[in-house]
Amino acid sequence: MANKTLIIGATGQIGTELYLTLVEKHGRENVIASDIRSTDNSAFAKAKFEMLDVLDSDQLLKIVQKHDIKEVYLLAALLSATAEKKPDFAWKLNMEGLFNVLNLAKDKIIDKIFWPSSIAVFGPNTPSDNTPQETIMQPTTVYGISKLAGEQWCQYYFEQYGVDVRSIRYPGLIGYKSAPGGGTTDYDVDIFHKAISESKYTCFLEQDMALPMMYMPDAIKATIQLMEAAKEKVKVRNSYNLAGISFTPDQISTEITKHIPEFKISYEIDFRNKIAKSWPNSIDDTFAQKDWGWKQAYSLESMVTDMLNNLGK
Ligand code: AKB
Repeated sequence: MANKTLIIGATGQIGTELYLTLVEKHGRENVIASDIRSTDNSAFAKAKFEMLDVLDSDQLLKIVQKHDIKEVYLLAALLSATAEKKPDFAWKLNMEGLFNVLNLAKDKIIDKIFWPSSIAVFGPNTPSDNTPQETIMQPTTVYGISKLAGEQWCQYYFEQYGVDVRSIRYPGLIGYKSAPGGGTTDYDVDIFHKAISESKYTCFLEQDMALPMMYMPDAIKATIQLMEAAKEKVKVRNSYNLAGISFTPDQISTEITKHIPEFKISYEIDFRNKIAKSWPNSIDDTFAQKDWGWKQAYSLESMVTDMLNNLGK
């Protein structure tokens, strides 16, 4: 029988797609979706759904016990752009939420945790091309600081208490089933919607701002592959680099133009450009490849074609 799984922050960009995939794999009765508010997204129409504020540790424990949960995917967090506007709350949510879940595993109530980190753990002093797994970090955003601290706490809980917590440093994520919210890389989803509805898009990043991004099917595949890997294969216990696809706004707009020739991009730079500038251009994910056999499927071309096909439907 499959382990019972709880997704916290299930209605967000990653949570929605992860929920659908886990339900397909393990059955609806084994996957509990939770979020701080309810949703009218049809993906959750038949879901076992719990309202949960991850900062409420009593409520979290009740839900975990009620459903006999053994695995938790903790996806509730403030992303980079929102965190700059609400630094106190971002720190509270991103850190206390993590502690509440880590402590459940420390107390042997749950067995396994997935917690997402981000390319935001890197900073302006990090080598920005092909950024290695282990390198200078020094993030300059509230979100990046919280993710780097979180990574270190995951490693600490693994080493001190044997907590089986696994993590990926996600690049910006691109998908058609759910929308991102509050991130710096959100343009990479908005651009498709605007290309289809208006044939134009105004981008808040510079045209040559290269960032690592990843198509959602690859991100979900990596997440589940890491969670299913044998324990001894998971050698990195802070968080794994994943490369994704590196491109600039100019490059993705050229790719979209191949499908929508009238598409035009223009630029109005805002504060998110500075955040993006502090992040790597591209990532080295050799550790993920070697440790648990990671191999990504999508290129810029195949991702753009698939996104437009699905959004156009
Ligand atoms: C953001 O832009 O804040 C996120 C991330 C890269 O972690 N998408």
